[in-house]
Amino acid sequence: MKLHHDPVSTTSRAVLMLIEEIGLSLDTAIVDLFEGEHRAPAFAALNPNCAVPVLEDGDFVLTEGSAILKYLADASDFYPRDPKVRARINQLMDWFNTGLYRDLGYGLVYSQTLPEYMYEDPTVQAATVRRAEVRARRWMEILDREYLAQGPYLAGATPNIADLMGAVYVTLGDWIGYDVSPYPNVDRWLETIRARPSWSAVHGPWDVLVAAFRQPIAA
Ligand SMILES: N[C@@H](CCC(=O)N[C@@H](CS)C(=O)NCC(=O)O)C(=O)O
Repeated sequence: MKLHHDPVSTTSRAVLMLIEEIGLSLDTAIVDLFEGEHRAPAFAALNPNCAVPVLEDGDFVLTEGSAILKYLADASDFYPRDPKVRARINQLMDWFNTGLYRDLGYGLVYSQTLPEYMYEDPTVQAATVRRAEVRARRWMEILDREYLAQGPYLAGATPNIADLMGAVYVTLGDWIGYDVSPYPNVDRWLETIRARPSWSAVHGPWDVLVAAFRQPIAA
């Protein structure tokens, strides 16, 4: 098996964490997003969406981080076989992808960090950020008050693939200094997941990117 990824990519980092957690041995290939390698014809032939991660298992090609997590975790404790537990994990992963990530990730973070998500008109840009802030707050409140109220993890006493994916999505906010302290259950949950060896094994390149972005530009 081979995983195509970029070590700083959000959707890749959750998969890389799972690989660490369950000790999977597979080949990896880096697709450097900042160098535009995801738009190269050979990679576009593999994934017409031109995005990472992509998993190759023989001639089976799988895209979408959420689907890859489920495929790789199938026989592990990170994706328990009990149908109701699995359904809960699926629910949470869909919720992260279609709710929280849309507003916190695309709306709030990418609109302030990635040029292709920014608006030239300052009024439009400010309105976009403001609306995303309000919408992200709502998702964060639900995560804090409903999904993490029981803790320590999202669906049981041990972490699962929704925890890995969700924690990576929420901490995307670090890129813009997003404050999670108003959400104590989220804060505690992130602290627990960040303390796992899989987190430090994967997050070196991401930490460098965040530190560089947050560095004041020299005059
Ligand atoms: N829906 C896809 C999104 C994948 C995605 O957008 N990956 C980003 C990196 S986090 C990417 O490759 N972006 C390149 C681009 O959109 O140009 C998934 O969940 O895997």
